[in-house]
Amino acid sequence: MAKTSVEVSSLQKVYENYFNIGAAVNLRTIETQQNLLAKHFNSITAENDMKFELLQPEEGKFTFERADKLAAFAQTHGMKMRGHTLVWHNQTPDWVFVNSNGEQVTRDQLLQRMKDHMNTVMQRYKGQIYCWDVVNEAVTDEGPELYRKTNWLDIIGEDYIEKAFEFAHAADPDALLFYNDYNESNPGKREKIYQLVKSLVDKGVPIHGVGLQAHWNLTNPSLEDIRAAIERYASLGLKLQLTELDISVFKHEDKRTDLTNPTTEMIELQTQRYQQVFELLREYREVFTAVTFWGAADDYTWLNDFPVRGRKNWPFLFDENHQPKEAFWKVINF
Ligand code: HAH
Repeated sequence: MAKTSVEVSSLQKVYENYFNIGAAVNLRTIETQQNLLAKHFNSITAENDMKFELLQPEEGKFTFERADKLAAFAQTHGMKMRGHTLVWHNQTPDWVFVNSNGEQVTRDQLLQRMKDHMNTVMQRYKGQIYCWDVVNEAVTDEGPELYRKTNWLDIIGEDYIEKAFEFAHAADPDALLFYNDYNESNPGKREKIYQLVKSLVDKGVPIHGVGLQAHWNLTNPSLEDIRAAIERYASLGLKLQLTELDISVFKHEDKRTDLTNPTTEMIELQTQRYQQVFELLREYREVFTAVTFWGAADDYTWLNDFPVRGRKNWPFLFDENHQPKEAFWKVINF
């Protein structure tokens, strides 16, 4: 019998005894993907609308309308919500780092701003957002340095990370607090992330989990490297989540911009990859509490135009018409 949408199993239900299944959303996709989201996902993350620049574009001027609408969507559909993200080098407005004379703020001033932002944001969504990405992408991709060079690091110093977790814990003691990063399965960066998180755990800093962004492609990272990263982070005794999963159909060296559909080879490799990834995730069900995709279906992804301008991508389990792809069947049939 043909696989029509009526008889498609719910991804979230198939995985209910394993981990939550999430999707990143925005104001447009909660409309255009509403039915798909409601059926297959039991958690959402705001793709952009809870980032610093969107929540506090000017000092003391908080703009919660968009974020509130996403939170209301979660509530209406009985979904959990993850918070993304409190302290990051990107999408943070310039005012945060300068005073009214245009001079760089002091360490104490910046710590105060960090704390004020967290208090206001986390207390607003207390009881609704169960888990926050407290610090995003603080580690370098290359080279010997551990800490990415950012205004936070420059002005506060290396302890900005532990301060962030301490303030977050004070703002909402019930929230689960995550460190989140990409290229997390690359062995070199993995060790740096491990070292950073271990130092936090050893100091007794309130941290509960590591978020593996999981922006992956057809060949990278290898399954062995993913497994090694899971083992390494889990050895810290923390919970893990895939926080931003997508599987680009382009290999790193493939810069084609002329495709209007994925090739047969791409689809085959992506199907196999999703099957292998979810097999691995099921094996580690004790450490994973959620798997969140950075989108839901191929009609919308941040990977359209990134990192190659004018290129479309097809990274998810559902196609542009919200129909399950071959990869979906492999993920739910086990
Ligand atoms: C993620 N960064 C961010 O966490 C998320 O907030 C954003 O929407 C998309 C991806 C990954 C990343 C990047 O932004 C730039 C270069 C490499 C990786």
